[in-house]
Amino acid sequence: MNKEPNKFKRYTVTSALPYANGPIHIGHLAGVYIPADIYCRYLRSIGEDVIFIGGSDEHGVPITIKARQQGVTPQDIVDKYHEIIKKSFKEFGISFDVYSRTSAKIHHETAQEFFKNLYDKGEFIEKTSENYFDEKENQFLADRYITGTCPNCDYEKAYGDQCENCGISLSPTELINPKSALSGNVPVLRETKHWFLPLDKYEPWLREWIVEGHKDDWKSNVYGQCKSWIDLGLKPRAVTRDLNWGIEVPVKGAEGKVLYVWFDAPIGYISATKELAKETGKDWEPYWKNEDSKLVHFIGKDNIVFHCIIFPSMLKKEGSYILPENVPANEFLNLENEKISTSNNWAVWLHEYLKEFPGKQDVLRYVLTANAPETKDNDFTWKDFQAKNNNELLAIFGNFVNRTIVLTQKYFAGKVPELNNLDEIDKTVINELKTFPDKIASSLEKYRFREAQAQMMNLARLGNKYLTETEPWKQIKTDESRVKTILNISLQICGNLSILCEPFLPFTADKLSKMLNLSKLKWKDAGNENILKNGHQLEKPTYLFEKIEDKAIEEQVQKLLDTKKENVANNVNPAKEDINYDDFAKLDIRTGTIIEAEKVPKTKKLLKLKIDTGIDERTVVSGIAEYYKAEDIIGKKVSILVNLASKKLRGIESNGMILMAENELGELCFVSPTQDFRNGSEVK
Ligand code: B3M
Ligand code: ZN
Repeated sequence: MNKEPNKFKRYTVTSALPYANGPIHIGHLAGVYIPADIYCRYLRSIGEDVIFIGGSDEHGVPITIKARQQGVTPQDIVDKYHEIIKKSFKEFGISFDVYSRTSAKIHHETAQEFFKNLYDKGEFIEKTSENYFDEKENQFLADRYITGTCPNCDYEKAYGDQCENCGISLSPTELINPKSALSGNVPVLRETKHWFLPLDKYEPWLREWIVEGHKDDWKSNVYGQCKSWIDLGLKPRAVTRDLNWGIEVPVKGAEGKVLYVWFDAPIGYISATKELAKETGKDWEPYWKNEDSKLVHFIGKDNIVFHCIIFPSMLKKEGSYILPENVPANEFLNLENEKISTSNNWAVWLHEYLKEFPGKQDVLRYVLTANAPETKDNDFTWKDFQAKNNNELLAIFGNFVNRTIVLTQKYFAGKVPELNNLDEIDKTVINELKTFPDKIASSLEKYRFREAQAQMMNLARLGNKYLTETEPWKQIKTDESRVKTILNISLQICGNLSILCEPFLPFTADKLSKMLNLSKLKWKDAGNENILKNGHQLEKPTYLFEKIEDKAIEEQVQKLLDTKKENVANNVNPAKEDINYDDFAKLDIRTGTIIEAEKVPKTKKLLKLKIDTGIDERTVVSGIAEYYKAEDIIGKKVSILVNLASKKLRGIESNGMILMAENELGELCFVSPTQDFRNGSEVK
């Protein structure tokens, strides 16, 4: 291969540690684990020394919340999900060298040592500030444990760190009417001491290292996010918390405090390396401390700041560690055009997929790579899943391999026939074949996994087209020697595919190598037309892929529709805060009748109504035109709030408001008297 000599001797590849508070879905796979796995499998195939690190993130507030909800301990939660997650990864062929967990003893020790080291060097700022405290539960409240009204949009269930209604990020003291989610009580502010990493002080070197240093080699989504964080100005960040779940802060005066989960979790990559080294008898340090090691973090876009700014700052200040060479973060994957949501069960869960599509791990791997959200958010749909299986994997890859091996079995008893005189088309195909390993490698080395996979598929396409054009099944009647050449070349393409598809489709690669009776070959063995020697005996062909029928897809779509229905049914807004009767009595609500109705021109939603309120006849502008036609509602009995201050809407004075009920889909319905009742009757 015509490449610059590699300046790296070994690779340390990490993938984000998933929180062990729920199972894994396709968004996780597509964003982080499949690309990381493809990369590592490729590196192993080219003979590099690589360690692929994974593990569960078992600290943090979401885990304590889940435990509370279920009435169990946080340890119960992480024990359960660590196993489920680990199993799913294994079944999808995610080839971790180690899958560790942050509740492991070695991790607690490593993280504490790291903290202590920075502490002893005087890197932290100690600051006392006021945080919310729940007097009934006798504990400080994590941001997520405080709810209140959003100062931005008035949503009443905003969290201390974020309003999920308008998306604004908040700090707990900004909430109006804060409440403890533990006891429901009003929390009080109490002084507490924490340790902060002074990120503001690191700005100059962060600028030099990222803004200047990685302008060209980091993905633009990653670089752009880092740059704007730095440009906005970094602030000191607390790395300790008042919480009773996590790693104890190993210094005096920090009793009852734990390390912030985002301080300990990335150190988990180091602890996992130590764990691996223990198993293999190797030394962990070169993977983290030698300049000739390449550290790469695979993550989703919501983790960029932690992996590009905070963790590197920690490593840098500790002093003996290398920094990440690249952080190829992906954007998000949507499901059927909607954001994947764990709480709404809007996801394809790996453990369910495995039950419903047994043996089809490679199909999902293929589809998720083909649609990988590498540069922008992307969408997974079941229809597309079916199409990619049936029209690409099956119709091109599977069909080509199957035709080649079946014909070889039929004409030559499954022995590789010899290569005879080459026609022009043979030479062209062989020459093209030789270009694939480098082409695919070059995309992989740039973290362009979709492109790399598409190239690999083009090799299968090349083979399929070659067979279709040379028609050995017709030639066999007249020119056996020609058929030998054609099948030899086709088999060489199959052999190449078995090597080059391995990073993407490891299960398929395995099956294909078995059919070809090949031992495990490496990347360097690809790119030539002599992988299979004359007379080499093949095994019986089996199918690499199967057709996915409409019925299977309809079932998945139906499952999502059912989820949606359930969500709508469950999603009734909670009751608002209590009011006094006096508050209610201020509302003057009457029964009335619509006597005229017309659409307000140039608006989508507005109808101009004339209402007989029993008191008077008055005009009300109402936003119901999407649900009711003017001509259909004349004569309709309604309830109307008559003492609402009048307001001009589109130049029309509106006096009062018709009462409507609104469901979760935003559909409206009149709240009317159910019998013919005198207009002007009071609603109380
Ligand atoms: N557990 C967050 C996440 O899953 C976090 C990643 C940790 S990586 C050190 O988004
Ligand atoms: Zn809000």
